[in-house]
Amino acid sequence: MQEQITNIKKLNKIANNIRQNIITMLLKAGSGHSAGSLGLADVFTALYFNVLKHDPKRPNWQERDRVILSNGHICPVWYATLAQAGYFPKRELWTLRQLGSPLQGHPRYHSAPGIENTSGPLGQGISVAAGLAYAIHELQKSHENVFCVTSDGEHDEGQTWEAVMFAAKHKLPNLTVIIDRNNIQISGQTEQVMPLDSLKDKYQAFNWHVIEIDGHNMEEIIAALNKAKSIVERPVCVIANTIPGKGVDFMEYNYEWHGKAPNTEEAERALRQLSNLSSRTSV
Ligand SMILES: Cc1ncc(C[n+]2csc(CCOP(=O)(O)OP(=O)(O)O)c2C)c(N)n1
Ligand SMILES: [Mg+2]
Repeated sequence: MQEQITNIKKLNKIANNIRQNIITMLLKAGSGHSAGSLGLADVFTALYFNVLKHDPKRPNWQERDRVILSNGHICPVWYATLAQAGYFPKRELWTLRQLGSPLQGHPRYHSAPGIENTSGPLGQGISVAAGLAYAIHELQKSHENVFCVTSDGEHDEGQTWEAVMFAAKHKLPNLTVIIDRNNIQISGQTEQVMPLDSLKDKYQAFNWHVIEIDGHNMEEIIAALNKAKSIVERPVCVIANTIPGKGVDFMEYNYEWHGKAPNTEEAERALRQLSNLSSRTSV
C-alpha cells in the first residue's frame, strides 16, 4: 500500500517536484499542455500521497480507489505523479509524446501502470467514472471510491450533464468529481467562450453535494476529498479553484499556455522559479 503522507510541507514539496518534472517533460517533448498540468499538481499530489487507497506495486489491485482523468490533455501531471509514486520508473517521463512511448499526449487505458482510462475527446470522463462507480457499488456490492478529474471547459459539453444526471439518479455514494476551475480553455476565458457560473448552483440543482476549495491549499484539498469519501447519500463535486500555470509567473492565468510547451530558455526560467519556491517551502 502507498504510505499516507500527512505532513503538509512534505506534500507541497512533492507537488513542486512534480511541477519541475512536468516542465522537463514538456521541454523534451517539444509540445504539450503546460497550464492545466501545472495547475493540478497539488490536487494530484493530495490524491496519490494522502487520499487514495492504492498500491503502486499492484496497479490492478481489486480494492484500489480509481482515478479517471477526463481532461486527458493535462496527462503530464498524471504521468509525473504516477512516476513519483513508483508506478513506473521516472526515466519513462522523458519519453513523453515520442513514437512508441507508453506516455502519449493523451492517456491510453493501461498503456502504463496506473492509467485507468483513455481520454482526449473531452466530456466523456464523468460518464466513464459514473459507470465504474455504478459497477463497483451496484453490481459488485463493493466500496472503492472513484475520483474523476475533469475541467471547467468540459462543462461546455452536453455529455457531461448527462453523466451528472445519471450519477444523481443512482445517488452514487462512491463517486467524486473534481473540477479544475481555472477559468481558461483552449481559446480564452471560460466565461467569454461559454459562461459556466455558477457551477456550484448547477451541481446542487442536480442533487449533488458540492464543496468549493482553493485548489492549491493542500490542507483544504485533503479535507475536501476525505469529506467526499465520507458522504454516501449522493455523489460529490469538488470545485477546485486553481491558477493555470501555477508556480511559473509568465504562464499563470494566461490561456495561451493552455496547449504550449516551453522552449529551452522558458523552461530554464520556469525551473529556476520552481526550485526557488521549493527551497522556501523546504521541510
Ligand atoms: C470533444 C473535444 N472537443 C474539442 C477538443 C479540443 N480541446 C482540447 S483542450 C480544449 C479546452 C478545454 O478546456 P479546459 O479543459 O478547461 O482547458 P485548460 O483549462 O486545460 O486550458 C479543447 C477545446 C477536444 N479535445 N475534445
Ligand atoms: Mg480550464
